Amino acid sequence: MKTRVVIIGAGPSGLLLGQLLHNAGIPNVIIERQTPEYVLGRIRAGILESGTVELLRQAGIGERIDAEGLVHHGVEFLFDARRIPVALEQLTGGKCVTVYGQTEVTRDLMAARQRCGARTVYGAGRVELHDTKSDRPCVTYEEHGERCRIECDFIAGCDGFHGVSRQTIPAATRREYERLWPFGWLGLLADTPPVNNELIYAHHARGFALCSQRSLTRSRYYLQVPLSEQVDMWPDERFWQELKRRLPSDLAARLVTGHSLEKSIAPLRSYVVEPMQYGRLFLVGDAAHIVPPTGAKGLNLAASDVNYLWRILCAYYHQGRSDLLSRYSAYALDRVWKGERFSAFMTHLLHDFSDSTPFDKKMQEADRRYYLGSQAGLTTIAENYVGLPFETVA
Ligand code: FAS
Ligand code: PHB
Repeated sequence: MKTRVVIIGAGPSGLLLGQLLHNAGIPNVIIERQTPEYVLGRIRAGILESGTVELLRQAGIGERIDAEGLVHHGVEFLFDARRIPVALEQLTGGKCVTVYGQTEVTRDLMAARQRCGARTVYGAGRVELHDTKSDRPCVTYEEHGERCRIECDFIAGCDGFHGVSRQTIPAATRREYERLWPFGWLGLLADTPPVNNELIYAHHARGFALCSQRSLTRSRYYLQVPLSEQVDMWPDERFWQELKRRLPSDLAARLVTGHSLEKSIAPLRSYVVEPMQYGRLFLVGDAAHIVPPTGAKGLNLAASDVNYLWRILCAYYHQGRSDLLSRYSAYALDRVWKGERFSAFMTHLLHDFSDSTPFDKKMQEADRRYYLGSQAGLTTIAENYVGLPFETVA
């Protein structure tokens, strides 16, 4: 079999890239190792930057987002029992974020791909990438026990942090940057009305808490927990009691609790690999970088990479611009590192660090008072939260 682009992974990165390329008349095949149900069962991100929403509209799936997504014009921070609104729209000249779960983004992209008839191989085994430094790379995989091969012009590694693509780049060529954070996030999803109309990022001496949402009837909450915690140590009742202890009494009083639809602990990691390309292999999304979810950047940085790769491949096929191919990594990494910076900044600002010295704690307290108490501080938080502009590919 032959195609123009083989995409490894049918998560949000792979599906979004596949749809944009298909719409641009560039044939592509997606190879996914899990089933569609498994991919949809992963509960992850919930906040879309304005640039991400625009890209999803370009992919042709803006209708449900525009109908069901919740546009948020602000976000709240809470520390020392003070609630600080951050007026995103006012501080950024009109930009907002949209609450629309990653699961729904993935569902919409899957439906769009099914409608257009582009090929996705689910349940693929032993996926291997070959000859990525040549001008005819190929991918082999197993389907129903049969070994298959697809020749292509380019391979997009959209296979997440534990995928095969990044490992295809020789270790001597890869430069890896990593920070493991000394705590995790215990997340709970419930069919209960959100405790507040805006998201609340709360610093508390007992640990960070985040009040988020998926709709007006479905809430998403997170608690900072030690890495030693296991999810079965947290029955729903214990979760709700701890969340109430990290919120002011008026919010705790109006918190509607309920049965958890999903509950899991995610470790927090910052990670980037450079370069994000190797010959005709391009790494996209979590295959190349991971952020702590404090800045709501993971899914949005994946969309950022897709934006650049899509535009570069369109310029190659439609205008013969082969010069742009070698610039993908530089375009993508500039915005990735700014997303890493903001995610680390937010994590430092709001979490309790057990190994902090008294001086560290004073620095953290001063940071919160400065960034959340000055126009300059609020503006920098707002412009990073709604998403920095994309660089023009030219
Ligand atoms: P994904 O990991 O989503 O998708 C990769 C796909 O490749 C998967 O379907 C996988 O099955 C497939 N694959 C892997 N290896 C393969 C192989 N060898 N062959 C074929 N296919 C293969 N981001 C936020 O912004 N906010 C959040 O709150 C948030 N919470 C998160 C919680 C958790 C537990 C995790 C793990 C991540 C979270 N993220 C969050 C980040 C997350 O949303 C990612 O940024 C997003 O899923 C990135 O999408 P992809 O790059 O498509 O990677
Ligand atoms: C979520 O709703 O899952 C969410 C929102 C904001 C974050 C992280 C996760 O910073």
